[in-house]
Amino acid sequence: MPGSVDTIYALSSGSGKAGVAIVRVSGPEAATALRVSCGRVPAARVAERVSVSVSQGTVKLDEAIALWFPGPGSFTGEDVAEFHLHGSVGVVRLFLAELGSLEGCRPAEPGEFTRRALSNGKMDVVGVEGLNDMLAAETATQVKQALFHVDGRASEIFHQWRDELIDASGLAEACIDFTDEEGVADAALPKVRDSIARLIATMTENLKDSERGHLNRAGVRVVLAGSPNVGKSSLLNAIAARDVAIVSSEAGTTRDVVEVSLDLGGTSMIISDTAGLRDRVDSHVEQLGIDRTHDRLSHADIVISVASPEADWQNTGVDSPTLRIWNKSDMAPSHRNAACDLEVSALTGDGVEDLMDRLTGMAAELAGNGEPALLVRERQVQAVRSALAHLEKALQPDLPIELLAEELRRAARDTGRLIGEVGTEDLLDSIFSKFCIGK
Ligand SMILES: Nc1nc2c(ncn2[C@@H]2O[C@H](COP(=O)(O)OP(=O)(O)OP(=O)(O)O)[C@@H](O)[C@H]2O)c(=O)[nH]1
Ligand SMILES: [Mg+2]
Repeated sequence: MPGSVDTIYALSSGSGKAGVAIVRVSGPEAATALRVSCGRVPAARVAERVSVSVSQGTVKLDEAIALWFPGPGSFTGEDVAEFHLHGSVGVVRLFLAELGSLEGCRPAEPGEFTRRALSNGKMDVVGVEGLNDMLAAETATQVKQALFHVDGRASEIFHQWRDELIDASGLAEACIDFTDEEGVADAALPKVRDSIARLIATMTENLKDSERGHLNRAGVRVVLAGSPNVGKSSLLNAIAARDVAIVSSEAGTTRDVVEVSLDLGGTSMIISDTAGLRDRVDSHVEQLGIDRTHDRLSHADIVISVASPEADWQNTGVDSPTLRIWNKSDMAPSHRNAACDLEVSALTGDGVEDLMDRLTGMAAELAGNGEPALLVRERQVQAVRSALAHLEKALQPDLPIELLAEELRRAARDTGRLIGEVGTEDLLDSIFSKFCIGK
């Protein structure tokens, strides 16, 4: 008898030719899938070698490894079967078709395994978001930060905040209920205020860190800017070690922003080469390019301001940390110009290594030298800002106890949003729309 829940299946490893392809099945028919295709259900959580067949066991398809995770001790909390097949497009296609022919089985939607894990209490929203980041992580720092959210450390802190708020809220309510009784409020209120002050301190601290959390996740934005022809595109190519941007002796070559994502020293960076800045521009297209340069500069975490023997540094108009580079040092040195941080030659490669070291150091410092941050997404930052605002109001002197209790309740609701206890449906739709099938 098929259960009331569909059994879902999907290729969980990458698609295409590979050494191994992992197909995952979750739901009440997972054991049936094993019985029909392998002739038996392996021992729980033990990898067993099996012969896999299709056409209801009549045609042998592959020699594989099968695993059986009976619910609730599985990733989704349901019965789960995993098949480690040979990573052949044909084997996978025939095997998925076989699963599709079983009653009650259907292909999984993107993120559906994780969604089931969430609804069965195997993960919380913080873990799910962390998992999403983990799948997208490219650098060591991004992996470390994602893990902090996947393995429950971030959740634990959010739960502590919420528990402390609920306790404080309870004490405040007790003060209201026992207003007539001597001494109750006198004893409880200082404790409530201490709790609030502690929470304000830790939330403020973590908000300060949130910028580096964001930088770790999204990558540090580095913008190359300067006059036309100083060698910005040549420097980008030297840093990326490939020809990503067009280089020419004609001033105004770069019109649009050219971006490269790089992992430098474990920190993810997005380096943008921009159109050269100059005041008098005759071409409309060049002006559009310069407008884009200013736009990128206004969002830059680090600016590499480039000069050369032909043109001095330009005023970039932003106060982001700036590295002032004198390029074309092979033509003429900077004459120890005090404004110069580093001399390089994109042509000979002289100084490019130093430039990358300086850049790596600056980016790593901005991103907190790889230490994971607690608040890494805008939604979390907003919730904590709102909670903080309520806590600060709650600490106002002479605030009637009823209003203090109300502010605490609101702050508790904000922390509930952090762990997904409040307002989750829209959030879940938005999270799972970014997941891949098979996860
Ligand atoms: N001698 C020398 N020439 C260089 C160096 N770097 C770049 N050039 C030359 O300078 C010219 C301009 O280089 P680009 O990299 O296109 O300069 P850009 O700053 O991107 O210029 P725009 O895109 O027009 O703003 C080209 O002819 C390059 O070959 C260098 O270090 N030394
Ligand atoms: Mg250029």
